[in-house]
Amino acid sequence: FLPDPKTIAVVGCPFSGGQPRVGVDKGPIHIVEAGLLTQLKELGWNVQFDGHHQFEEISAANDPPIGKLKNPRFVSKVTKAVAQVVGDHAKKGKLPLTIGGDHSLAMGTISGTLDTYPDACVIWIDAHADINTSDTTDTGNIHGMPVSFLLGLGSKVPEFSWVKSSLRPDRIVYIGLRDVDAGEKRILKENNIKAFSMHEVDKYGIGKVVEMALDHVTPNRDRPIHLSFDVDALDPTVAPSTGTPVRGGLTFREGHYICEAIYETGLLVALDLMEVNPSLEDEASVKQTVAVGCSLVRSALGETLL
Ligand code: EXY
Ligand code: MN
Ligand code: MN
Ligand code: MN
Repeated sequence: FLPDPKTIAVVGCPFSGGQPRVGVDKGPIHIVEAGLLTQLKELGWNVQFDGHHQFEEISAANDPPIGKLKNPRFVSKVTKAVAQVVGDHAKKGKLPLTIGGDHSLAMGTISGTLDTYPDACVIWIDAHADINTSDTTDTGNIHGMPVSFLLGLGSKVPEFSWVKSSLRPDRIVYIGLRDVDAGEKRILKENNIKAFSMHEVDKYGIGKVVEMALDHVTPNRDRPIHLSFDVDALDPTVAPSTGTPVRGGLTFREGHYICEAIYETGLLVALDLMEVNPSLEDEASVKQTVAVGCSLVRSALGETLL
């Protein structure tokens, strides 16, 4: 799908409005400072980076909840801007790499992908399903809801009417789930959404799980893939510095294998790396989490072991 020479457009999104913990907005700054752009150039990519996006002009003040949704106007404005940027890059034949920031940003990134590639599929790597609707959410944190907006589920919230809600339930697949709310389990079942929890990873092994996941969303290996990777999919011993860690997660190799296998399909058109929070845990943990984030991205963009 991407013309030569292959170009990555890095979209740094220092944004934390979809959840309550400070610091996740510093994720992209740390990841770029760790040398990711140079590493990607070494893999043979053209790398375009226009600086981290500045969302200050989008006011976070005076943003009371709409229903249960917290910071709804702020999240909507930021993710809408991200959708525009990601869509523009994709339409120019570049691969947008969005570095978060919290996972509400995926409402924007995937809207941008779907606007460019209407038949794209989504592979969502996460401990969580992020599929609460405006009705089912217990927390009101929008980072727990982006998938429901993209699928057009739940009561409509006019503030988010711009979101591309054309994603079909059979065009998304999850890997890594282990903390799914009761309402989310119901939504997954009712909509027949394919999900490989850690139980299936244990049962079949990661190689088989990735093959089954790809068979589900792109049986003929011909659809553009948007990979949305929440670093909390990894076990907290591997990626400790994240806002909602859940034990029993993917190993270092399982996480990287997913990225390598998706790169090998040649179908990847957009990539998100989300929820690295450099304000959580000690200095060594932050360094480790940032380094793991960089290496996941390298694996998804062609780094091989041999
Ligand atoms: N299901 C919980 C909620 O809706 O608040 C937790 C969501 C955590 C989401 C993290 C980013 O993946
Ligand atoms: Mn997530
Ligand atoms: Mn998560
Ligand atoms: Mn929960």
